Amino acid sequence: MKRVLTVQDISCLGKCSLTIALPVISALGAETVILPTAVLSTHTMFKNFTCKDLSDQIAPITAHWKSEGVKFDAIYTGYLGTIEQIDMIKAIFRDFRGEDTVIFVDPVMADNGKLYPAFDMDYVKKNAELCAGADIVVPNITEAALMTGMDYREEYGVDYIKELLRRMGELGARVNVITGVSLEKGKTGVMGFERGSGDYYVYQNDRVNASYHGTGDLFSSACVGEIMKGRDWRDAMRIAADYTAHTIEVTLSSADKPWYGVDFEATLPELIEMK
Ligand code: PXL
Repeated sequence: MKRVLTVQDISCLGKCSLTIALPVISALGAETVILPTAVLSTHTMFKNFTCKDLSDQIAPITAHWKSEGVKFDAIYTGYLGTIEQIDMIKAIFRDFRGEDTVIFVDPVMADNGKLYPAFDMDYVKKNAELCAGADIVVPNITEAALMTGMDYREEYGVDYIKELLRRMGELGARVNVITGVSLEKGKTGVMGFERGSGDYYVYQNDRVNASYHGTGDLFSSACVGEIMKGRDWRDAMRIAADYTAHTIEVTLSSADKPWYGVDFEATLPELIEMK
């Protein structure tokens, strides 16, 4: 069985980060090992959330794993807290990377042209370093613009996204994918670039007019799970994009929809069957 390590916070209530990655990757058939970087009472869209940083646990936990000779088929990082944590994670990449390990980085730090409140430009630089050491990176447009020093645009064409991807490629990852890319009215999806071959890949599905917390984590977790099933990154992105859009639709049509996250629990059986 494939073994995935996912490193991100655990928001006890809120359906994001580890509370999505663990069930989704497990449901897709891989053993999911977690390294919680912080424990929050809820995600940061709630008011008055509590947060306990767990940075001091990273070294002892990973030292124990090292003594057990553990290796991972994939290491997937999502929302992290601090620059120091990113340095620790770079060490994890070095220590637990086998020849075929897929390092998947979702540099969660910004959206809609703005950094999330906890972060600054030093954090952006550090995330660019983390991306440089990855095989696959999946920033949104804001994150890619911040890491490459390009302007963030709300209105754009395919050439702007290609330039963002090319510059992301210069940071160093083999596969660069930008999420939340809308190349036609009423559509949204992803555009990817493989550095070695120079190939671009575009996938667009119908835009669902709602934005929910945790959908980026749902997309990334589904991608990682599909890649562990042996799928090519393009197929993994397509399935993950369809699954995320479908889950938003199902959530919108549910009578008791939660405002803080999507009902991925209802759609997981479909994800398992998607091809
Ligand atoms: O979904 C990304 C995410 C994960 N974890 C926490 C967050 C967010 C997004 O804001 O606040 C704590």
